[in-house]
Amino acid sequence: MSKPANNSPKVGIIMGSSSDLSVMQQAADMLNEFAIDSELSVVSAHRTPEAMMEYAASARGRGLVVIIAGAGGAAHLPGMVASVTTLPVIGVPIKSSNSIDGWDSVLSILQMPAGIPVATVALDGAKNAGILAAEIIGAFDGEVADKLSTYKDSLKNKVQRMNEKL
Ligand code: RP5
Repeated sequence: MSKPANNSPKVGIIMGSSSDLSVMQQAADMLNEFAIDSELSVVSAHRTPEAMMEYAASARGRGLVVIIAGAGGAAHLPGMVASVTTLPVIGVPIKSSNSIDGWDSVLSILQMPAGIPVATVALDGAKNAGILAAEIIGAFDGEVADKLSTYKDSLKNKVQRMNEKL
């Protein structure tokens, strides 16, 4: 599966299976909120290793600046992709049907050996992966940084409303 890209996607969102989509879509939705173009594809480390290598090797040349990679079980996708690109890779551990409570995925993505980092978010934490990708882009893009500020203000306001209701 590969969803047609927007005009010039800045963030590549990949997942090991379409069964990961309900989680990974949350990253795309978050990026949409910040008006950052992304593309969604299924790329599997163990089922389509050549396609994975091609995706990672061509990512920078195609204009991507961050890759978000999600997978469940013994999740090799984020680390393998990180090993063949200089782009920052954000890993999303997924509590999939083949998972031992998500721990297998968390540890496979989090515990990358020194030299090949993967910025790992919480189990099923694709929303945070989207925000983190926006923050990486926002470090160099004032408009995105402003949108992130507005988003963080909205979180503050939410807590204020909670207190008003107490
Ligand atoms: C992983 O195995 C995928 O990322 C998914 O989380 C899990 C199950 O895949 P399916 O059997 O649903 O295709 O490779």
